[in-house]
Amino acid sequence: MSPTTNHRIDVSGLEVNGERLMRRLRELAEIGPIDGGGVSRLALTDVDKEGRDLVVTWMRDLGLEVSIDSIGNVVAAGRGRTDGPPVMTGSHIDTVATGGIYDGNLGVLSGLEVIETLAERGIVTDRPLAVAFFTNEEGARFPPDMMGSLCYVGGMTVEEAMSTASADGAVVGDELERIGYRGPMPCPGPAPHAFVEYHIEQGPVLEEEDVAIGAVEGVQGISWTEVTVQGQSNHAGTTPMRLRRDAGLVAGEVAVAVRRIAQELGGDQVGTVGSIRLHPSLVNVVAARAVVTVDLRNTDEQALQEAERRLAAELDRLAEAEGVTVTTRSTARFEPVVFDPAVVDLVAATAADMGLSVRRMPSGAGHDAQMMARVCPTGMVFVPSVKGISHNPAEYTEPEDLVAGANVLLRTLVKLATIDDE
Ligand code: HGY
Ligand code: MN
Ligand code: MN
Repeated sequence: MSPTTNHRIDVSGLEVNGERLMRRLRELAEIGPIDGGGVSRLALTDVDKEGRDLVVTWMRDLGLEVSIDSIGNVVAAGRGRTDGPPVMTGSHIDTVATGGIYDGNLGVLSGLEVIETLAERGIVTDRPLAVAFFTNEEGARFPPDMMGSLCYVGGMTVEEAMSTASADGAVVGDELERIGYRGPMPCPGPAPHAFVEYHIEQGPVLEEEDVAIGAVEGVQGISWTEVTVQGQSNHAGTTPMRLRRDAGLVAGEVAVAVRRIAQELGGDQVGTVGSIRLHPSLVNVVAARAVVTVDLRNTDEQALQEAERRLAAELDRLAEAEGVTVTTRSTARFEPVVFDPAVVDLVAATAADMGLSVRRMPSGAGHDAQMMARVCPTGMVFVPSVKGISHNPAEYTEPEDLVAGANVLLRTLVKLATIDDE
């Protein structure tokens, strides 16, 4: 068959098997379960390995060609009527420590479901389809977030990623080796023809507006800073306040400053102090050291830089006022990303053709798609998060919304994988 043969597939009747998708989500959620119905599968832990092994088994059971690259990204490719770069979908299966069962997992398992649905109907798309999961999307144990997909597109060397250490002293390279997912394929990986990621919104917008589908236009900028405050440990009872160099106090002041900066800048600015580690962290000892993480985000790059400037100025002021030394380390910095308008339009039109309400929107969360956008036309499909909750065991999306989004993904991928007559 000539590669330009027009092979139009009627997508109107195409639907995924929602029950099978829900079953796989529940089965994967049994790995690393936590109270409240969530999961904890931090990157490169034993439970991450278990989850990887299960999904790879499902990929191989579908007869897909599974390749693992040197940072542990896994790509499972089917065959098309032509060779050449696949249309790829995917996301991640690592989670935060208080994770829900949908963040990342939904996109990977829906991609698998799309491929299985087409295979069941004997439908072979012109371009091959592939589904991937990327290593350490969360960045919660090893910063930055989206580490695997960043390596996949050449934005970070594997060597640099391998040497990254976690707060508890684990190192990426050792952990990847230990779980057996240091694969033979090189990074950067081959650019797909296009990439579409399906994900829960993780915020309140779609639910508040009662909209079924988000056609995601891009991802906001992300700035992670690790702030280390060095003061002086001292006796909590005998040390007069005027003589203290209290790292614990400064840590608290940083959290207050981050909230104030976000409120002052307003708009899309958000700021979070998610982790404060004190040393020696004892009730009767003035803290000698504090390690504080700061997460700043904004859809506007200039505003994000202003937030960073205000944080730096505040840290200088606090160091002077409390007589401590403050050092900072940037652990993630990504500018805002704009997705390919043609892919965004396709997602929106596909949802509308299905009679689903749809709105265009930015993503507040980081995603592997923001990295894939560096190498190919990329877009995302969102579905509502109940009460906008995520990174929380209570993360929930209604099954009919989950399936509707998977059907939008199915039809979007088939259209992208169809070669129109040149
Ligand atoms: O940090 C993020 O936005 C994503 O959850 N990794
Ligand atoms: Mn995610
Ligand atoms: Mn997440």
